[in-house]
Amino acid sequence: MRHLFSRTAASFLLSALFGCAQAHVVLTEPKAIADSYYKATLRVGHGCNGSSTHSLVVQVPLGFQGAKPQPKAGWTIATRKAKLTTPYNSHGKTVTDDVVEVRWTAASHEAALPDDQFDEFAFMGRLPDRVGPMWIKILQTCESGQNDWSEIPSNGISTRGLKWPAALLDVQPAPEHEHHH
Ligand SMILES: [Cu+2]
Repeated sequence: MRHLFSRTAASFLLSALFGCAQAHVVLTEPKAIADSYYKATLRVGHGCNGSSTHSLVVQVPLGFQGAKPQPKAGWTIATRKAKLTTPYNSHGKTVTDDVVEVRWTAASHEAALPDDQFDEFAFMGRLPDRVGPMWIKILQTCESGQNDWSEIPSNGISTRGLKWPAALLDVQPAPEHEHHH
């Protein structure tokens, strides 16, 4: 696990140094603790083949509870809810419908995100107590063209070789409690 992480860190560093090909749409905080509140910040590193980004549609992964988007100046937000197959409890109430999709749309041509700039789009919610990878699929639409960030590796969590990987969130167990005797 430690080995895997250092490889991920190394490839992240390489992409930070060498720009686009690896820039993609990624989480600024790709690790989180199970059964905790988490702010997912998606960093959009480029547009579509030079064209400005004017909308981002994010599929909230299964098990991510109560997704709530962060407003963004110049962009409108829409969310879509759906019936849950496994309802959960929140603040003493049973939740049967939850946000499954968040959409940001540039309110004007001026608000669109140029290809040579980056920006961040965030939503928060509660993570399930299940440990493991969560993949966030994102459809990036530009003034001309689209990038469909929805590829998931057939096994493991390495996105090497994928052209359009979904964003990866690695959900980890809570640290062991320390015992004092
Ligand atoms: Cu890229």
